[in-house]
Amino acid sequence: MKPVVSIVMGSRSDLPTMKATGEVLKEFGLAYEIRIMSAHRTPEAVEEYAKSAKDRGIQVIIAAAGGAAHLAGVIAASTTLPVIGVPIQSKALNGLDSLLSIVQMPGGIPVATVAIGSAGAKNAGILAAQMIALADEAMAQKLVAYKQAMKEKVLADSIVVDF
Ligand code: RP5
Repeated sequence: MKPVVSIVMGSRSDLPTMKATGEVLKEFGLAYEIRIMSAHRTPEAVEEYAKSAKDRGIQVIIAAAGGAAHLAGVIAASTTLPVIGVPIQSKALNGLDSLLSIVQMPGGIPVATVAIGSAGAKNAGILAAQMIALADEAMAQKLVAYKQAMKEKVLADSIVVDF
């Protein structure tokens, strides 16, 4: 299957966090590709990748980085595809640096920013499925089933017998 979602991250050290994105995309049956590239360490590769993604069939780009996390913004500057930014939980500042670097984009270049760390990584996958579902009714139905299953699980968990 040709990938329709791209997961890009700034370093191999981001892989454990981004596993959650891959798991969700698999659950929704969405083919994806994974690339490691950095806005600072490999700027030319990032620009070339962002410019060519749409023509290769990618519909949504998920970009994760930590610290001075400019990857999502730099990608968004070179494509009209929707870009979702995942702030990695950095060591020094716990991911607040990553969050602010990703979310505070100048007007004109949006990045849809999700939560810091694995919750954000998971939500990035769901959000990508929701974007794709706008033009894919089967995907929309999968999302309805996903939400229903989540609701049922929470309701079942709420029946606490004892501590
Ligand atoms: C960012 O710097 C990466 O996305 C990573 O979260 C952070 C640290 O990278 P490494 O020093 O672990 O390669 O570019």
